[in-house]
Amino acid sequence: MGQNITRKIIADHLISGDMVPGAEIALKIDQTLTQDATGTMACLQFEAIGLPRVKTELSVSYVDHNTLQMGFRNPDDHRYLRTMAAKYGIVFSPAGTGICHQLHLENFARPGKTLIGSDSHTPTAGGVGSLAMGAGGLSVALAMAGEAYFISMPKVVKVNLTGRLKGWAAGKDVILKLLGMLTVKGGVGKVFEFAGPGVQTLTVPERATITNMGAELGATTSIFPSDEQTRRFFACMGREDEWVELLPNTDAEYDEVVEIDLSALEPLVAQPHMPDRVCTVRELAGLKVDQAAIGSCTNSSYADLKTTALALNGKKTHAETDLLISPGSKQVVKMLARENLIEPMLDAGARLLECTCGPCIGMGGSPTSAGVSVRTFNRNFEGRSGTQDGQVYLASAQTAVNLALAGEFTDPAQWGEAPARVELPQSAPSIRDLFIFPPADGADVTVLMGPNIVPLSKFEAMPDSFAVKVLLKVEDNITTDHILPAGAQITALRSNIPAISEYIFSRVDEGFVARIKKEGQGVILGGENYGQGSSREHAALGPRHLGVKAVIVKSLARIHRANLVNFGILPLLLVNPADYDKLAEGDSLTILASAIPAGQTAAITTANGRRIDVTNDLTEKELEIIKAGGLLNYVRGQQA
Ligand code: MIC
Ligand code: SF4
Repeated sequence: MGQNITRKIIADHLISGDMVPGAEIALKIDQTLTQDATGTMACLQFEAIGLPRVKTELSVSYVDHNTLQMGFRNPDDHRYLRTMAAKYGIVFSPAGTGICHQLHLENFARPGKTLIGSDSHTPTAGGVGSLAMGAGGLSVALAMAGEAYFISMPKVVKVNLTGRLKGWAAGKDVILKLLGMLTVKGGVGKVFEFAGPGVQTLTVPERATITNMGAELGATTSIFPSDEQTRRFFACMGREDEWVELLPNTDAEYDEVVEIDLSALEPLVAQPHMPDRVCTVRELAGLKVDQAAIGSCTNSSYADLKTTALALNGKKTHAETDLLISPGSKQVVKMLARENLIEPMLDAGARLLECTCGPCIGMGGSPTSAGVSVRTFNRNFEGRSGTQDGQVYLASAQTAVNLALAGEFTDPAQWGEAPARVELPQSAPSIRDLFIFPPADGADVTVLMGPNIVPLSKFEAMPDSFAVKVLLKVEDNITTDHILPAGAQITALRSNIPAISEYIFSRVDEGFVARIKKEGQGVILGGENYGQGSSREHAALGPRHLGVKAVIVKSLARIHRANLVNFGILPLLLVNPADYDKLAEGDSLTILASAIPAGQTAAITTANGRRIDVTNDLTEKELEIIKAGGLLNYVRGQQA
């Protein structure tokens, strides 16, 4: 059978397991990336493993999320990350150099390699043919220690691209189209592999936008072949020697096929508050736009910002619309500066921000009350912008800049003739010497830790049986932003679990933390796709710290499921979705953990003797991990 590229890379890295969709497989990981919001925990976990040096081909530690550095907490964490990187052989990217995924794409990602990152948008590197996946911090720490990464073998979906983008349609519209078709849970257990004649018409920045936001489908990852476009990108980045061709066999087989005609796409937008609430820009004509923000790991490339600058040239943004621009990297800024493309942005009235995540994670740039913000980002979950009733729409840079000029949604037919799509220059100024490469031997380096870093407390093993109450009932598509909100104030506490736990579910139900503290333990009842969104393991660690023993849901998002296992929370799936309606907050349940078989159905009982059938998709080993109280306990037990 002809191989697709996903299966080729998996076969090359397979340590154990059968490549049958749904079966557990273990993969060798070549590269890792971490960022500062999840990385401090991941690095502490790596240190706890006790190795003198990372065992990957390359590990990079980026500082890009918590760069507001209000008070000592984040600067202290960043100093820890810098010294820790030097000691253990990790490349360090200081604050302001750029956003992890943009930097990794430009400087380190390689076709055919495996990469895991403690950030859900790690699949950005799939734009150059890496098999790149988001993971919890502990999984990344283990990969840095040379351990395998376990996933369930994905189905491979061929996204057959035909035609070519026309007019104002952009790479972003390809992924918005897919989200509209498949929804935020349409990709669970799948890799989206782009193929067909349309592929060669898309540049690497456009491809990276698509693979980046494939995370919003709930997919394991997304990937493009490595072809002539990819070679040109590597040449521009000054690393053509790292390029290799990676194509599917001509008779490659796939588990599923989705068709997209690029020629038929028009500018699209995702409406509040879900990335799959997609409609055309045209349909919203007349809606006032209070803010536009261009940047984030989705659309902050040279191509996106050159498009922006050319559209702004000689014009002014609407007087009642703020335009914020965050470049993806200092390389992008240097490329723009070289072509005098910064001036048109400044003269148009745009605000040029640092090369960081910024407004995407609520680090400044929040919209006005109920304000409409059009963002080139990947997530528009309620409250994520920092304004609880902010109305965030997701769109391409082309759309955002045109709406910033008009001050309202307009029909793209009124935007004039679309300019030619931006091509990459032959070469770009390098920023390679801004990375801090580790010394050959880090033995003498002292790792510096500030008071914000509180070591993880030890979790108890799971009791054989426990009586608990349902302490919170939530609906479908609960995101990790619902479980643990982002924003400057809360994200500053990522290396202090007791402190950050005070905010668990704070935006969903202010009383939750007090309730669980009073009860000592409890369970969460949820709907479909529970835990979608980010990779932050704090959304499992915090609940675990507070005493959450199990989540009982209709279905789970991939990375959050892994984080629950890693920190010893039982992820149980309702066999009869109708039981969701029968259970209420405050109901008492008895769970016989010792009688829950891996991958099979078991019953839990309510106080009035009613039986609720639950199942799980856990392997024997995962169940052992949970019963041990989490992966750290399990590994300690194995060592003993
Ligand atoms: C996000 O976009 O939600 C984040 C912030 O980058 C997260 C990581 C985190 O919470 O630190 C992600 O995508 O995994
Ligand atoms: Fe940063 Fe936003 Fe990308 Fe997350 S989605 S890595 S917060 S830019």
